Formats: sequence, structure tokens, C-alpha cells
Amino acid sequence: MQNAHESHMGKKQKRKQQDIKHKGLSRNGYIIIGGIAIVIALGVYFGVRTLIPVNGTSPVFAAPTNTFIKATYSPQTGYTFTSQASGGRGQNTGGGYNSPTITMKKGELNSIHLINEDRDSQHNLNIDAFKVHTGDLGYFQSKSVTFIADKAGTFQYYCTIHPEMKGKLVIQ
Ligand SMILES: [Cu+2]
Repeated sequence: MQNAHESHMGKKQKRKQQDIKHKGLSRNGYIIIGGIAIVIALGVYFGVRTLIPVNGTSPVFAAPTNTFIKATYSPQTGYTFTSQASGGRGQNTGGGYNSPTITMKKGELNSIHLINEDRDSQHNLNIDAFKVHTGDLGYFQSKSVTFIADKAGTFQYYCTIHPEMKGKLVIQ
């Protein structure tokens, strides 16, 4: 009788221990799932945030048209922007503009990628009409700004540090 009771108690205790073990595992499981959920939420948040144009408020799920611009210096041309798309290094387009004219289509999402390839000076790029401001970039730093070309017309992009670094942006 005594033995039977003991073995009964033993079983009960074992089951209790198993219950505790089980509860402990599932709590860890919740923590892991919670952690994964937070990581996903952050990823979605920052992912979506990068899809919001600087002159817009909601994300745009479209591939932007890319324009790559370099800030350069050479003794011949001085400080200029150059663009692969527009070609021409420091071409003078007249009217005090020493940088290539860039064209975009109205309504399109555009990403401007600026890289500073001038080892001696910082540069920045601004298009006030579309709230594009890269901030100052040091040698070989780059910055991408995405905006919607939501107005037609001729605008200017420029560097605040070098007044001669100026080009036209034509949106048709
Ligand atoms: Cu500059």
C-alpha cells in the first residue's frame, strides 16, 4: 500500500515537472516569436520609410528612375557636377550653369544618387522645389534621395558650398 502510494506520488510529481518544463519552453517560444515579430516590424517600417519620397507622405511602390551624379573637381573645369546619363564632364550649358542639364518625366519617381569624388572638398546637392537635400558629403561618401517629379518646368540643382556648381533640371 505504502509503495503504491509512493509510486503514485512519484508519477504525479513527474507530470508536474513535465508541465513546468513544457510551460518554460513555450514561454521561450513566445519570446523568440516576439523577437522575430519585432525584427520584421522594424524591417517593414524602415523598408516602407525608404519608399516614401522626400516630397511625399505615403510610400510609393514603384521602381524609381535613377540618376547618378558625381561631384568632381579638375583644374580645367573647377568644381562641377557630372552625370552619366547626360554625359559631358563639366559642360557649360550657359547662364552660369556649369553642370549638365538633367531631364525627368513629370509624375515619375526619381532617385538621385550623389557621390563626392573630390578628395579636397565637401559637396552637397539641393533641389529646393522637391525638398531634395543630400547634406554635406566628404570624399567618396554618397547619398540617395528619392522624390516625385510632380511639377513640370525648369528647376535648378546646386551645391551650397560652391555657387558655380549649378545645373538645370528639366521636368516635362
Ligand atoms: Cu560643391
